[in-house]
Amino acid sequence: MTTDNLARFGATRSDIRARHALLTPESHEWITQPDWPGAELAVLVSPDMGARLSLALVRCPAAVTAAPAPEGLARFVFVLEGGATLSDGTELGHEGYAFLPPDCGIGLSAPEGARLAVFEWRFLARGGIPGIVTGSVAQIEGQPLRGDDWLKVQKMLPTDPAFDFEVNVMNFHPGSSLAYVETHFMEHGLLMLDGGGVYRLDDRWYPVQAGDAIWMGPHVPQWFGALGRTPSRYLICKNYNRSPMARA
Ligand code: UGY
Ligand code: MN
Repeated sequence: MTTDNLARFGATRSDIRARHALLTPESHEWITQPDWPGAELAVLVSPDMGARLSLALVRCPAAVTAAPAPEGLARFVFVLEGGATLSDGTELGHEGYAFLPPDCGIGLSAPEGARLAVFEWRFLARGGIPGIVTGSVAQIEGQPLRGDDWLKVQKMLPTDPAFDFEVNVMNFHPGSSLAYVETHFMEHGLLMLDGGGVYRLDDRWYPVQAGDAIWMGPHVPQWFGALGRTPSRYLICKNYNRSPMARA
């Protein structure tokens, strides 16, 4: 069934469960929000479903000027289409990104037609609060994951212990997969950027494609196999560098 027909007959590929969720475009609810005047947001992952992070897609039917993140929250902005300008003047182009530490007071503006993915989470400091980090995916060298050169990870944030999250782009050669079913206490927010395949979450296997988002709660068994003839890529965040007891 096409995406249109899915919705027309009251069906969706979205599946929201207690420990994981798949959020697919035909079920997105676009809302407005006073901190994002001019923008439409689809909040796909939030604490209301049990997550300790949020993931929102932002689209701009007109130019947007957004306020800084609420108090105590770190924000990671990723440009899916068009560009954005931070309120300190830093320009982000296609697949440009910015890590904004909590209470840095930096908002952003984006032109008509821009599309962003925005993660937010309550920042757990260790030592000092890190500074703003900006960059562009195209500038980051991919590193083979555990020696597999068909699966490369581009790390957008420094591994410095001051950072409590990592945000990566994972690149899968067609036919490659995670080497084993991961189980870990860290949770993930994920957005498929290109390609697709099969995502195992808990004891379910989901077909996934570009535009789909996933929440994986702590300890959720997870595995991905890339299908098709073109590479698959996803944007993924993960809590990191902190004891689970520091977060509980
Ligand atoms: O970093 C990770 O835990 C990553 N390999 N997980 C995932 O892709 N589901
Ligand atoms: Mn993982």
